[in-house]
Amino acid sequence: MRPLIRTARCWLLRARVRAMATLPMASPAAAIPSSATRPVASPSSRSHRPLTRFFSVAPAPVGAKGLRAAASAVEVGGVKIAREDVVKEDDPTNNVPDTIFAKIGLQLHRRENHPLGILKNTIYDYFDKNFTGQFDKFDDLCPLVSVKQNFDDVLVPSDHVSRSYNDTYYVDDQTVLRCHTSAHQAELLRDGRTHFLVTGDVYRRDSIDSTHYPVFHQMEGFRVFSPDEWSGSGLDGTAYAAAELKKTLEGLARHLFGAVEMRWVDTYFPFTNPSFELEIYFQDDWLEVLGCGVTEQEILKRNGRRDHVAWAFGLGLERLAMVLFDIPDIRLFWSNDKRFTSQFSEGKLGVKFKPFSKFPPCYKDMSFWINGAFTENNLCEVVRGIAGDLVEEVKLIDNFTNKKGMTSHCYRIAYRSMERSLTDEEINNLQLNVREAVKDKLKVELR
Ligand code: FA5
Ligand code: MG
Repeated sequence: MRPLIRTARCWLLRARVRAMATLPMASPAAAIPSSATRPVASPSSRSHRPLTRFFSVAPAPVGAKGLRAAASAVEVGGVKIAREDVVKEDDPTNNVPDTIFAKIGLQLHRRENHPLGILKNTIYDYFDKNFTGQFDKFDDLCPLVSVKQNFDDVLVPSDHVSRSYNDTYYVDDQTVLRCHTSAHQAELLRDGRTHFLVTGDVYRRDSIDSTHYPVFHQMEGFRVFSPDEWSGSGLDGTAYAAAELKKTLEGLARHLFGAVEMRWVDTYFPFTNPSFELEIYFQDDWLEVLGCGVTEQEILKRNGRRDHVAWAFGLGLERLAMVLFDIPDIRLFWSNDKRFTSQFSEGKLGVKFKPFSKFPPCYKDMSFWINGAFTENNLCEVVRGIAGDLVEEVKLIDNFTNKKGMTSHCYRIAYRSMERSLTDEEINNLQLNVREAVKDKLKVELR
């Protein structure tokens, strides 16, 4: 299991900040008003200084199907996004590769027959049943947001690690691909919303394994309470909101899973206090499925809800869907293979996925002397740029420093297709290209 501590990095460093109301001015997208205040149709209708610049643009990944033609544009929530709006090879403040641009606008969570769409709608059902008509739902908000929305508005300190170019995809120094759906909290509060659910694709530079992917989906929940709601409870506002939050999420877990082993873990987020994570027992391990807590007063005060309290949560849809549908690898969610897509249909939560192929992984090791700028996230991005979704895991297996003070890392790369067997020749070629790219882009010395 990954140590819990690892996830703390998500919310435990650096960017210039400029105040910005909604969408970034630098992007053509900014010309179009934010769709933030337009809820999706009701679910009942179901229609419902940069650390370093490491490399510019990755080559098209081998085997990554459906890479969009470089020049085309997509539309999200009424905002047109063209490749040149997000991939800027000559801009040192941009670190978005083509493999990431290719995912924008796919919106897996809006496909009714996709595990993520089925899960989203089942969560909507829970809120509709228990809080009739109270929660406004948004699932089409533009993932291009300002640094202010993504970080400042939710009190992320200026030196917080999540702000680094190593962790977040920057379109320019004031615009990011949102790394969490919490980026929309402040805007929706200012719009007068008190109960809302925001579902969307989020983007993070991260390591590679079966439960981490650089694009995944989150659902944000937010509920504001006014003083008259807790005054008779004998509790203070914070304790009342925390109790309501746990009750709501435990109810949601039961609605989704029936009986499942779960536990609460205390944690830290800049925007909530107290803060918790919910973990579910899966594949012989505890899997973190959501973060939540009682919203910091400062956020409510700044956005028109002084003297109120609120709870908020952000759940990882893939993580929950992996448990519910028995999906063993997070890459499968992106598969267009009929043998995957045909197994799921609207309204059918928890149908167990039947693996259609069991090809063994193929392991290749590579060792190199690292330099001061080396990070594992950069390595993973280079590997993903070459091998696309054929890379299953990148794992540090050896690490030592010699007498001259040079540090060597040995990484084991697991290659595996979910859909077909790979030939030796194909894997050897991939590994050769990976080695070249790692040497060129990360300026490390191969051993
Ligand atoms: C957040 O993103 C907070 N914004 C959540 C939150 C919202 C807390 C509101 C409090 C109030 P975190 O970085 O832990 O927290 O991510 C939330 C969930 O997203 C995780 O529990 C996990 O289920 C999922 N997740 C995180 N990283 C990945 C990844 N690389 N791939 C897939 N799922 C991920
Ligand atoms: Mg977390």
